[in-house]
Amino acid sequence: MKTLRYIPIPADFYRNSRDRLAALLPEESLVVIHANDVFPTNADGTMAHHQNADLFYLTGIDQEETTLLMQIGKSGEHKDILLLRETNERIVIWEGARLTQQEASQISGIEDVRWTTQYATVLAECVSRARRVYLELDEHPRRYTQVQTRNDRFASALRGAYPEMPVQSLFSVLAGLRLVKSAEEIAQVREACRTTGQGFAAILPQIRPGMGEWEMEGLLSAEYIRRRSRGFSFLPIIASGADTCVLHYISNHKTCRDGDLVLFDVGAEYGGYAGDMSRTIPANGEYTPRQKAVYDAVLAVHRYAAQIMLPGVSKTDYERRVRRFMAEQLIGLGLITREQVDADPIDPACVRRYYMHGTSHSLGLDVHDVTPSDPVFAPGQIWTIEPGIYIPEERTGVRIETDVLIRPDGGVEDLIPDAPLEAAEVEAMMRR
Ligand SMILES: [Mn+2]
Repeated sequence: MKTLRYIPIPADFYRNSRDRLAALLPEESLVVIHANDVFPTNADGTMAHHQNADLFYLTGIDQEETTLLMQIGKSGEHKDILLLRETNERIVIWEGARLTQQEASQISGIEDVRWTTQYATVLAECVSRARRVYLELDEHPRRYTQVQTRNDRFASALRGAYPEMPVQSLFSVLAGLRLVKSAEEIAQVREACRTTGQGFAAILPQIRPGMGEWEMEGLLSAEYIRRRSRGFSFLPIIASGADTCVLHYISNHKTCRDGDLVLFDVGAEYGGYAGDMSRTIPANGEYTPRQKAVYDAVLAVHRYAAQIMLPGVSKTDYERRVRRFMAEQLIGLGLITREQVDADPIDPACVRRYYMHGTSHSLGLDVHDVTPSDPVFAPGQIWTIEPGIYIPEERTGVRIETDVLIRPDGGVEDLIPDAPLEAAEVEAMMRR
């Protein structure tokens, strides 16, 4: 496809996604999903377009101003219409090619593709035939934004124009579908993870004291883009020294010093899917004994978490068990006491002083991929495993994060085998 840097998933996958969604919805429903807005910056500038993940999941169309309409009939039948921004000579000259109707049809498997100039007419027609409308309503438990999305605006417009029409949320339905990855999606995440790990391994030997965190970011960005990624899958965290304890440090503005740890929490995107990896390395190529002790404690927790991430286990139970195991490691490091843990044995709160975030999140089109509330592990799911220990008083933070696929036999497969995990492996790679 002329506009794509990546190899797209075949249209059958998107046909399948729409079939599976339709099968879960009552007849005479209408589904409407819009592309994300292109956000303005200043003057005539805009931010890069980031596609709406649900729209991409159902169509594979990575272009602004796209709308999907699905009219659900009896027993899972559905009629789909894709509205596409009209391309013309002027747009081709200034912005480059946009998808033709035929190309959009090839990517999505939707036969009925029209230009957005027909938006109002097509929508009115579809709504008049529907008994209820399913939309992407803002239900994400951790989303906080002042900005109204295109889907939010549409929801209020629809409620204004058709006050009697029941409006339902797609969130839990699509979150349930997106939680389990198909073979095609696993291949895309695998590629994102391969790029994430190989790019990191490539820059490791170049890192030394005095190097700017931004220089490491630059090197990594080049490695990712060279491998057909469009760039980082989220704002990269490259934190040295005391900032290894700042969970969402993204300014990457300091130079690292001899004796510092450098914490990388980075990922490459590929074809819309995200990689997400953390590694913590010694700037000078050798961990101090204390740094290594903390590192090994985090790695032990990581290994334990990978062992208990089994089909049938709920995410909540898993997190609680990981925290209990973490408590033992923190006692070993002299950070908390046995008495503190025994006072609160089920889920010792003292752990949170040094380990304040969750161990795992689902990964896919979104870095923190959507899930139903309290998901249960099952084959075909992709999760991060990312324990960490943060000791501000020692300017020491360590996080180790891999992405894993839960296999049909119940074990997990590390999707980032190219990035070193053991402290000795990190040191050996940095010596190269
Ligand atoms: Mn993560």
